[in-house]
Order: sequence, then structure tokens, then C-alpha cells
Amino acid sequence: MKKLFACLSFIVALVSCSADFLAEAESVLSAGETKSTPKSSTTVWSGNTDFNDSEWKVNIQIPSNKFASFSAGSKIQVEWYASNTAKNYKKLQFDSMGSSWNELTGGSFIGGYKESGENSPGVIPTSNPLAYTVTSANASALKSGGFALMGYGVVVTKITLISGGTSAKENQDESGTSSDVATKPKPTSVTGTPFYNHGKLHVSGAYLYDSHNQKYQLYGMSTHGLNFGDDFSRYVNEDAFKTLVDDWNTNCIRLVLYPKDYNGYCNGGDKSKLKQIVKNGIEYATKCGMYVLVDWHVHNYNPNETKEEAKIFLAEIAKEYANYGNVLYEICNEPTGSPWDSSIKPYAEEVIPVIRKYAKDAVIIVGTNTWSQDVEEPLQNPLKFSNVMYTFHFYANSHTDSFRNRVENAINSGLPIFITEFGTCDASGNGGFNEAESKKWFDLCKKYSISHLNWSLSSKSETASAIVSGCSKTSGWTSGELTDSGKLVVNHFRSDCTR
Ligand code: IDC
Repeated sequence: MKKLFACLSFIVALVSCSADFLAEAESVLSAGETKSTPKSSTTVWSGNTDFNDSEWKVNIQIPSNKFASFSAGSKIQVEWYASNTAKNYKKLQFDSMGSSWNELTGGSFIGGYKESGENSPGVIPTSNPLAYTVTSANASALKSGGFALMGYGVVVTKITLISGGTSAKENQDESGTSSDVATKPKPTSVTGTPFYNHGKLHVSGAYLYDSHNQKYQLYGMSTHGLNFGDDFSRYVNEDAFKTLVDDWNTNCIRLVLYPKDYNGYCNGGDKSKLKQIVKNGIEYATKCGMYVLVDWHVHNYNPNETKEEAKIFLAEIAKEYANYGNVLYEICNEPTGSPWDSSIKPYAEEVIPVIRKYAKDAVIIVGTNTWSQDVEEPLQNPLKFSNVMYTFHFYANSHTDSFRNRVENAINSGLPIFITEFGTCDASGNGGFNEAESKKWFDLCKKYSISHLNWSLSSKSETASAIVSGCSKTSGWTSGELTDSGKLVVNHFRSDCTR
């Protein structure tokens, strides 16, 4: 029953089985195809079973002999649709059988996210089909005991087993990183641009350095949520980024992808489309010689809730852009209720290696608890990886002297801080435009070369937006098309910062 009620906070809209989702799942499922073990796909169950039960019980069982050719990397794929007779939430749980059911753990899910606060692999499916990639321990358990599927609020129509498909080498990586995207060659950088001049960045002590070992500050704009629709993602275009680098004098753009909010990557958003927007953003930034920060925008929750999806997504980006050198990663925007030692640090310790497997020395920025403010915690127990920075966020009308003191103390104690998001207004993003407090923060950023990115490159009708509401231009904005906030930050970028 505990599990049942734990689901209630995840009431999600019904997700239809779109062609895009199928294409997405197929492309993920074909990962590792070229490796040693041949792949075979067998439908082991089909029907129309409504998991509309009020009891927690096994709904479908698949006998152990069906798993004879299973090994690490094999997949169990479940096709489903949302039940309209049942609960308004949905969940599937994958178990191995034996004398009793036993949750399958350690493998990775594609097309769903785990329930809050649980270690179990009970997932809320967000795309169809949902697939589970097994570990070698899972494969042995399935071979001896068979498989059981349990759940709520879904009608399951088909179970397919995909055996083989990954080699022993690929199996060492059981984090869902077996993406089959190709690593792109290093692009030529354009003379005179920030990346051309400063090259790959690295972290030493509390500071970020360029390839000439000079302290370097990244600064510029953050997009708003790219998952919120065209009004927000339309600024991801080459002309816009040219404006940001040439006219606004900035050197970095942050690409924001919410996993859980509206239309989020793990909340019914069209994954291939969202991924493409982020990838386009990386390409445009690269063409303009900018640094680009890919932000997995955990917002108001424990990052472990969307960890498996984060690993798959970030690994794919890291693999594809491993040679670029201008891509930075932000693995959790603003965790809440997530103590550093027990939640965020273990999360980072799992996610960072997945990125580093490909992007060996990329700068990775880790969020801190309480909307990325508790920078004292990692100071006591820092991560052991190189080239890692820690996030602090300010909204000038809400966070004043005491917060500046916290940042200053942390830096003086040696913590590398990156302000991946700041607003000139209230923390809500709306109201409270405060020029004087913003300027105090700009002074602090200058004093310590703190990198800082402004929320947001958007024309949403809220104080934090840089572009006036109703303006349909997607690049080349005139001063009259900027909000008070936009004018203040652009002026700051032009006059206080060096590209
Ligand atoms: C806010 C947006 C708002 C949107 C909301 C969604 O400004 O339009 O409806 O998110 O949840 C943050 C977050 C950032 C917030 C922003 C303002 O990282 O996602 O954006 N903010 O509230 N931290 C502090 C402030």
C-alpha cells in the first residue's frame, strides 16, 4: 500500500503511443547491435490485460525457459497503454520469480522514471514501449525463476524479449549508456570566437581556467525550458546565438531541459524531438564558437528520481560530442530535500562516470541542495573527480548579502562555484526587479571570476525574461525589445565581462 500511495504525487496525463516514441524506443533498443552476441527478439506474451487491481499482485508471468539466451544487456520490452478504468496514475514493476517475487534491480529502464524515494524498479512509464535492460545478475535470476510483471493503471498488450545484443565490454556499462549514436569529429572553430581563443576549460582550486591557464569566466544567457513548446525553443537558432556572442558579447549559452515539469523529458515529452533541440543548440553554439552548458533541469525534487534517464540522456550527448571540447554538463539544476552526503553526492558519483566515459575531461557542474544554495555541504565532503564545479543560484531580490557571504566564504575555502542561473528579480522569476542588488552580485562575480548565466532567454510575460512579451523576433533584438532585466544584463555583459 505504501507503494500505491507513493504513486499519488505522480499523477500524469495519459500518454498516447506516438510513432515518435516507437522510433525512439527502437533506436535505443538497437544499441550494441554490432557487438559480438547476435540479437533475437521474441514475443513471449500478448493480450490485453488491465492492471486495474487494488491489490499488489503479479499480473503476468513469463516462465524461466523463455530467458535461456538472456545475458547482461538483454532487454524486456513491454507495450502498454493507459487504463481509463483504473487509477489516474500508472506504474509497472519488473520482478524475477523464484520462490517469491523479487524486484529486479541494477538494470536500467528506457522510457520511464523511478518512483520518488524508492530504490525499487517500479517505474512510471512515460513512453511506449517501455524497456528494461538487464544486468548479469538479473539475467541469472530470470533464467532460474522466470519473470513477473506487476502494476497499476495500465493495460499491457505485449511483452517482447530481446536477448543478446551487447558484448562483454559493453556490459561493464550497465547504466543505460549503450547509445548507438556516432561520436562526431572535432569541428573547426571559427577564428576570433571565445572557444577559438580559449579552448578547452579546466578547473583548478576554486576557479575555471582556459587552455592557456588563465582564469576564465563563462557568462551569458540560459534558455527557458526547451520542453515548454516552440515559444521557448524557438531561440535555439543560429542567428540568435550569433546575436548572443557578437552583439551581447557573451561566451556561453545554457540549454535547459526539464525532466519532470510540463512536457518534460521524463514526463510525456517527445524525447527524440527534445533531444534534437538540445543537439541543434550544441551545433549552433559550436558554429558561433560559444561554450554550451547542457542542463538536466531537476527542479524541486531529489535528482535520484530521474537518475536512470539522466544517465541515458547525458551519456548520449557526451558520446556524440566527446570531441567538441566546448560542451559542459550540468547534471541536476536545483535539488530540494536532497542532503548532499546521502542524495546528491551518490547521484553525482553515478552520473559523472557515465559522462566521463566519453567526454573524458569535460567540466561537469553539480547542483546543491535547497535550490542550489547549500554550497557549504560539498565543501565538507567534496567529489573526488577533477573538473567538477558546484552550483549556486541567486535571484537578486530574494538573495542578498547573507547569500553573497555564503558564496564568498565557499570560494575562499576553495570550492569552485558556477552560477548556472541567476535572475534580476524575485526567486519566483516574476516581480521584484532589483537593479541595485543585481549589480552587487555582478561585482562579486567580477571579483572572483564567477561564471554566471541569466534566466532567461525568453519572452514569457515574467520579470526574469530578457525579451519583451509579444516580441516575435528570434534574434537580433533591439534595445527596445529588451525588458528591464534584459537591458540590465546585456549592459553588464557588454561592459563588465570579457569574452
Ligand atoms: C520558472 C520559470 C517559470 C516556469 C517555472 C516552471 O521562470 O516560467 O513556469 O520555472 O517550474 C529557478 C528554476 C527555474 C525557475 C526559476 C524562476 O531553476 O526553473 O523557472 N527559478 O522561478 N530557480 C530559482 C528560480
